Amino acid sequence: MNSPVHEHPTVAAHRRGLASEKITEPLDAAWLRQLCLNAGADDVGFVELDRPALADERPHIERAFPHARSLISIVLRMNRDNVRSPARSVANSEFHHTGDEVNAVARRITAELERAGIRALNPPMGFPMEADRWMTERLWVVAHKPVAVAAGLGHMGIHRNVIHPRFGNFILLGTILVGAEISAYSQELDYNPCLECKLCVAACPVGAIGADGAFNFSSCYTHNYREFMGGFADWVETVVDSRDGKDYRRRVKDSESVSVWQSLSFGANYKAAYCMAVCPAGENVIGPYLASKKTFADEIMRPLLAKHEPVYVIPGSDAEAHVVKRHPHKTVRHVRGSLRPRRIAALLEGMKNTFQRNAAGTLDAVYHFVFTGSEATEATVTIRGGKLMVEKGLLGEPDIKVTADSETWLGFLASERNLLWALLTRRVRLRGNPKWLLAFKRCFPTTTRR
Ligand code: B12
Ligand code: SF4
Repeated sequence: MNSPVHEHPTVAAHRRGLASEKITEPLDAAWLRQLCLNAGADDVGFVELDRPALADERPHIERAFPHARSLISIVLRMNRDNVRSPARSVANSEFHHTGDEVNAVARRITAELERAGIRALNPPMGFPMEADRWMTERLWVVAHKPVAVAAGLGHMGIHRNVIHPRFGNFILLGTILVGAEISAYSQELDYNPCLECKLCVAACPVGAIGADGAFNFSSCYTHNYREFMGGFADWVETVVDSRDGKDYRRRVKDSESVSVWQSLSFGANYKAAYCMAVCPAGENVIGPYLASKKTFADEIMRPLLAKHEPVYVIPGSDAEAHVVKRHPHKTVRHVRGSLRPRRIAALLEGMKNTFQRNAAGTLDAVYHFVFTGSEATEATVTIRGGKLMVEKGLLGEPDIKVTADSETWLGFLASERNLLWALLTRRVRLRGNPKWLLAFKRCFPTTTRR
């Protein structure tokens, strides 16, 4: 009954097992590569955890799996014509199935490693994410793109997707965190497969991809992710705000209710992945584009551009202006912005994601923010030449200085607190002409009531 634990049959069996199963480190790269391909990966690369290119990623990896010493990056191919189809059901089915396969393959590799006595962990390829971190820090455990780039599996194109040298951008990515060293690591590809043709710039319905490589996060997120996290919250608020069924139908079309139901029951649907669909890069993909750029554009891009469809935008956003100007046959649908920061740190970090450079126009102004209360912080925000710069501390001479209680300011941005009330109760104080604040708000359109 009271025998010491080392005499327990489990312990004895464990020790015998350790002696016979011990796999030698570093893991042999050729053996590991074959293991990954056998598990279903279409390509694979290895990166050491302390690779300088992954310095930003390392704290996130160590937080998730402190044993990690190296990373396996895997890619799985998608069927191109499915991704290119203007029928959303076809493209979404392809995304979901390949995504599920990435998870299954990564899990299989993890299982094989565990059976060989090596600790490993495979974070999801996309969803689920760490929802409790919403608008306080990033939701995803590992950013697969920088790992894939470091592992030599491609480079990000103008559209920010990783383009594989052979398969093009028709791939989804996975990462396995491994608690062992590997005998040989991969190196970055010495060229970018992106051709800089800018078809992705032309194809995106909300103009999220700038010809200069800028990416408008909130434009893509608001439309393409309409039936994911933020869009779902907006839909719920619309239901709650509606007086009755008739009023709800005035705000939400029957086809949109069906679409939400499909997303909830079968998996959230992307509204567009047109940047990916039209990309001709990659050795296996480029043929038809080289044969005739015009035929390629007519066959692949025109049907996406010509499609009559709802496009979800925040009023006053660059996306709205883009749809009206470039795709007048598509239907503009106004929605609330849902990227409501709940911490000042997230507000300052997230400004780059909600900044609308076209709405900013020629605005040239320096803002000082002094946040008091729960998150005392000072920051300088400069908007100049359609660019945004956020710096710590109070730098230079401001056009306006805003001193605000942190909670009150975050509540004001979320349309939960009234600015006039905050000014009267001195929870927010301004020094300078309030016109600068109005100009500032135009650059960050977020909320509307329907
Ligand atoms: C966040 C995210 C998004 C965001 C931002 C996209 C982006 N450019 O990063 C949104 C919602 C817009 C998005 C859209 C899509 N995505 Co996505 N997405 C991710 C995710 C979870 C992390 C991306 C990442 O690493 N970003 C960091 C760096 C490398 O990218 P970045 O451009 O410098 O960073 C931007 C954003 O991340 C954002 N950001 C950074 N920190 C924070 C913090 C907060 C709180 C917020 C809100 C935003 C934010 O701001 C940056 C500037 O725009 C990954 C899955 C994963 N776990 O890695 C998939 C992933 C990148 N997505 C993928 C795909 C397929 C798509 C879509 C095609 C989906 C679709 N079917 O329509 C579109 C394509 C849009 C595009 N052209 O980029 C694939 C890409 C595959 C490939 N070949 O590269 C990935 C790798 C998923 C996977 N496992 O394969 N996605
Ligand atoms: S569509 Fe053209 S510009 Fe855009 S990522 Fe692909 S190759 Fe690069």
